[in-house]
Amino acid sequence: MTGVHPAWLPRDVDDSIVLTRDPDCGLGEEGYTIARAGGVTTVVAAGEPGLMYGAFHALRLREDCPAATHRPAKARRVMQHWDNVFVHPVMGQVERGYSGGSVFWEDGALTADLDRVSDYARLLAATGINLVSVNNVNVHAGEARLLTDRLGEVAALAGRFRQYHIRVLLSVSFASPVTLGGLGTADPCDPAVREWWAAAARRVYAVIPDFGGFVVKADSEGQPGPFAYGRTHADGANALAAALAPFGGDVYWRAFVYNHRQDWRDRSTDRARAAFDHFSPLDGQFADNVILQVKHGPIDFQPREPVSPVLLGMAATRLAVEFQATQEYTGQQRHVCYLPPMWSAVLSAVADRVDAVVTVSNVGEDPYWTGHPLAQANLYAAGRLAWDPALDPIALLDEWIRLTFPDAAAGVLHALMDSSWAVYESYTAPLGVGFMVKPGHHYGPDVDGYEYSPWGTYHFADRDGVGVDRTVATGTGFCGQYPPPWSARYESLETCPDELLLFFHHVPYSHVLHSGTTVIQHIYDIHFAGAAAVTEMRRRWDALPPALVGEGLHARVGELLAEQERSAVEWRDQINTYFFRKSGVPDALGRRIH
Ligand code: GCW
Repeated sequence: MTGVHPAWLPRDVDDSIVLTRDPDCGLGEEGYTIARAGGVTTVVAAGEPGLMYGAFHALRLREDCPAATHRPAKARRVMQHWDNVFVHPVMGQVERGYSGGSVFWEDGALTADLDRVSDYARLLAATGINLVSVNNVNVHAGEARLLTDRLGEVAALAGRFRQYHIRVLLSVSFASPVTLGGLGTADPCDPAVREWWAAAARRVYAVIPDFGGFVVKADSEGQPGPFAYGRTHADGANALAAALAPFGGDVYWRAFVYNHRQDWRDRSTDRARAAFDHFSPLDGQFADNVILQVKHGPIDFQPREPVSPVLLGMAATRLAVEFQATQEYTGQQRHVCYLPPMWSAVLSAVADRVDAVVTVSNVGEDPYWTGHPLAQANLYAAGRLAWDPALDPIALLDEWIRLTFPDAAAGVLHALMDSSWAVYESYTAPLGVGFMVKPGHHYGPDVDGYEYSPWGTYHFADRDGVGVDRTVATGTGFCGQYPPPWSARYESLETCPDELLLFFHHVPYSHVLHSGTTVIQHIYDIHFAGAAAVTEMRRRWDALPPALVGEGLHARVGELLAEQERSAVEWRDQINTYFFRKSGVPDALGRRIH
């Protein structure tokens, strides 16, 4: 490394890495070439971001390799936080946060530890992330003020992120012109409202010239939105987009819009349909700097969902896919659950259609960053997949393991993690049915917890069968929201994949799966197998010499695996007992069902 020493330069870079700037190399701001020979790695890039990504890549390399060119597949690689500034009475400092408090906010104030923000920025930059939102999409009254009189705190965070070429996003409240501006309306077509947003954007760019834009959750779970004024979501998004456009900012407008006050007796309303029903009629109406941000599945980050039809259908709209690294429905960072195989399957269908990959962060003030030390792998791979959605998720796991642990521990870590998502799925809700969690906090089993609730997440189990009929022929018609070949594949019992059977169909317990076993027997088998797999994970971890991975980390993971085993047994027994009682069908293998 010659002469310069920018903030992003990894601490352990030495003369074995040569960074060279070539403005004419034609790789854009973020691309680079990298080659390694005789123990020296050479990085060439046009811009400082490219040199930075190349330097991080150099640290990942062990072997000599011929020159190769790397450019990000997506220009927008986003990490979003659900961090509150003020501790929320129900949701705490971080909504659905399982890693302690926020890295940004503490009890109503900006963190006093901005150096940790810099550390976090370096961590994210090393994975390839280049945009970060610093507050919850549920924007409460105090948090709304980050856009106005508390803007200086956002600027302070932006200053730390800028050192690592990461731009900051802010979640804003659609009602801001009223609640902050004192106007009588937030109608997006009202000229005074539009001018209010334009002035707000001008103030932001005056202090954060590289500001990335706004994230908006509107008309969703109680957040204000354009419906109150008889306007569409295109009207709403475009008003904010017009304010940001002169400065090059984007609006990340969330498609997570559904009726959360549904009557469970109403069988005609299907929450899975909601996003497509709301947004597909607006295809082509959004401004160029609006990115419609779509959860990867049609419901809500369940352990197994089909890809959202919005991501397959809105060809004239810029789209982002949203993943959830924070493990709200996948073990809450108490269970090992390596999620990239799920994300990668989604990306294989939608990567070409999206302009941005967004992940909800799993990071907090925890010393291991992510509560469960092994949940760091989800964070790492989220950034790497945003950079290159075609990367193999299991190769990424091995990359993370190699960078984090000594080689002697790699085999055990791989065995614990590579199929941990499938293991989690197997002892929780079966065959894609979802939402058998305890209401509110969403940890642990409660089969009927949401069955008679207003949230629209039902499984319809009775004495004869289980699952949601979403076919066009006899059900809610959700299958018809998919283009071919998906629509036909999901509509037909013959072609619907087993793992999504109960998402799309209501079937009798005697229905025979493609695997050859009945639904009821599969439920028993998979839950016994899932809990047993966790016992085996725990045994393997306990056999690992603590000194190899560090005593503290070994102890933390060991405690969490004990909890995972307890929880898996609880899931197994409640699910199996529930379905045994409903169906009256005994386990063919005569195992103990309570
Ligand atoms: O799954 C739900 C969560 C909410 C979250 C919401 C969303 C931030 O339970 O906590 O709110 O999704 O994605 O907006």
